[in-house]
Amino acid sequence: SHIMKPKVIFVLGGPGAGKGTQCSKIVEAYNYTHLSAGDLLRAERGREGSEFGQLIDNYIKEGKIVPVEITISLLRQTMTKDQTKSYFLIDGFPRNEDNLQGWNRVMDGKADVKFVLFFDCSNEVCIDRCLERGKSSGRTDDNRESLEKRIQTYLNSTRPIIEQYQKHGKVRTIDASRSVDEVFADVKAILDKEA
Ligand code: UP5
Ligand code: MG
Repeated sequence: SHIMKPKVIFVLGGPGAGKGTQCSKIVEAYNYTHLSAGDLLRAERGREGSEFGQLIDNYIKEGKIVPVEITISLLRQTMTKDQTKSYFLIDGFPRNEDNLQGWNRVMDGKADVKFVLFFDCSNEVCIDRCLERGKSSGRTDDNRESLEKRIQTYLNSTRPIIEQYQKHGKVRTIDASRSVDEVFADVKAILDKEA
């Protein structure tokens, strides 16, 4: 039988840039499955009997990036669970060199990364959105102290990954500081053209 190689779009951008919000809208309109690395890590943190719960908890509060072995195994488990699914939005990954090397080690030849959807947004807007969400999200990292660290990690570790993809013409940049619908209109234009 013939199984298609999964097609992947990486979705990147600062904390609160709107990655999750836009991925939900994409899923409504297109045949993509949304995998949020952060959501998978938070679920693993809360799973009874997880050997990584405490580690994940510490990393998330500190805005640090969890060792890739953990994240990639969660992503892979989810991607292979339903063999009929072959279009994936991978949200919030790869965030650093360790993530990128881990992906290449494990997934090279097994999935095609089409491009990176990059939600570009100022740090101020990112922080404001997360603080606003923090009033009700219950997320342990939606506070000013964790946010400072998340932004630093984003600038120091994730931006260089986006720049690497940029050099290969693989980044589609969207101004994410506008309204949800304005941002989504640009997302649609990109997906209609090349997804
Ligand atoms: N909102 C969204 N769009 C808006 C718009 N256009 N206008 C006005 N408001 C808008 O949105 C954030 C908030 O803004 C929401 O209240 C929304 O309504 C509003 P959301 O769509 O949730 O933004 P998103 O970019 O998904 O923000 P998130 O906080 O999820 O981003 P992070 O990248 O910080 O979080 P993530 O869950 O990916 O990672 C969390 C932590 O997990 C990391 O810091 C790290 O410690 C760990 N992690 C890893 O270690 N490895 C990984 O691979 C992934 C995560
Ligand atoms: Mg998110």
